[in-house]
Amino acid sequence: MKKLISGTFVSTITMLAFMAPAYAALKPAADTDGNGKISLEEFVIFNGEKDQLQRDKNKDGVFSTEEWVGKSASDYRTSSLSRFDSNGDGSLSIDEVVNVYIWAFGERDKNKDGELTGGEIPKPFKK
Ligand SMILES: [Ca+2]
Ligand SMILES: [Ca+2]
Ligand SMILES: [Ca+2]
Repeated sequence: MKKLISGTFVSTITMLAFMAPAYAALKPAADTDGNGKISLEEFVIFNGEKDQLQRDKNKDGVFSTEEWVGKSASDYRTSSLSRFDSNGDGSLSIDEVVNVYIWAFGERDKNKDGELTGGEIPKPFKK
């Protein structure tokens, strides 16, 4: 039986595994280990890099109210600022913003299995 499993067969199976929709649907920069799920670590790093690039205009590593909330003024942004600005200076430092991501991850992880899968995964993480 073992003789029937050729190298071609094995490589076809490997290829199919990589082509599965769940794997293909996520950005490699977001799902860094390529397992089709978003771990807390992947969530924090991807959001941190994205927000720093897009929002930290003066590149000082801190998000001012204007940088964090911006013109969108979404509930997520305004409530996260008031909730996680622990020293009350009106801006979010790196430490403070990491707490925002940890909280947001918990909110998104509906089945509380410690990973984001399927509909739990936010749009920017998808291709
Ligand atoms: Ca992953
Ligand atoms: Ca602060
Ligand atoms: Ca989950």
